[in-house]
Amino acid sequence: MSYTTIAPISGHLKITPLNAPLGGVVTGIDVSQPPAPSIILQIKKALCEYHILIFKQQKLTDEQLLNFATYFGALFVPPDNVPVLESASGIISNVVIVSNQEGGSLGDGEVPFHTDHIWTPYPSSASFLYAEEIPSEGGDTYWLNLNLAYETLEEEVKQEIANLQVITYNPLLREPGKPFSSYRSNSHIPVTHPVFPHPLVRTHPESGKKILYLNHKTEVEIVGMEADKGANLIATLREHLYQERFYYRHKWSVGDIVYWDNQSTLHRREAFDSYSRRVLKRVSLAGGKPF
Ligand SMILES: O=C(O)CCC(=O)C(=O)O
Ligand SMILES: [Fe+2]
Repeated sequence: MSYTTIAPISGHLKITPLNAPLGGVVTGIDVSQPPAPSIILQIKKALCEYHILIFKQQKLTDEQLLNFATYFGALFVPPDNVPVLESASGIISNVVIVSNQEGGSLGDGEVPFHTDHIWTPYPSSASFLYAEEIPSEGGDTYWLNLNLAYETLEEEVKQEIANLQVITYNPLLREPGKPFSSYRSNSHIPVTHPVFPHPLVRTHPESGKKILYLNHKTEVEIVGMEADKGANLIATLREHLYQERFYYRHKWSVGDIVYWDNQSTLHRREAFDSYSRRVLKRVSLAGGKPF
């Protein structure tokens, strides 16, 4: 039996910060090849600092995307009884097709600011999204810096929210026909599926930075707080969150990979013309219990 060894690529990696509240562009790397250990460590460090990293002009098979992603962690696998976006097709694939074409998820509509899998017990730590086909207009993706959103809160708000726990209800388990709600006020009705409260202010497991851990629209409930008070507080925090000074808007090119920290950012996708094709591939990494 013979083995071929592929020498890791050590090249000249360069990370250039974006002129934005988060993000860095990584050049000098061909992601389809195994990177040298020093490169992997540089990328990990940079993600911690910039929250999202953009790799340009890459060309990858699904297998190469998975290979690259898993240098940074194990794959995210949701519990059997907690559906996530990709469960809808009935097949949980490690490479999720985010597309308006057959077999894809999320269609062509707007996707409001969210962090993936927040309603699961161990939300994913990070994701990679690779652009294969992109419309000429629309479908930009925005990433928002949740550490900055936290740091810019008034001191008294920081104190008020310091120890609160929030349940984010699974949007995939909504009762059919139930009107959209951004706050659950009918807490006297028992919930029939498992829920997983997380700290409203979480601590980043590597950098130690504080994060305002809250989706923009998904139905939530603050544990142990009276409904009106909770709804008002969440509405105020959401108004604060959604500010241009906190986010970066990414205009996709074919071959881009965006690697984002799913613990410290939200992302939002613009709608696009249903007649154009948009095909991206996503790989998500496992995360720990938020603290
Ligand atoms: O379509 C996009 O740009 C982002 C979709 C999304 O939210 C995701 O893949 O998690
Ligand atoms: Fe997402």
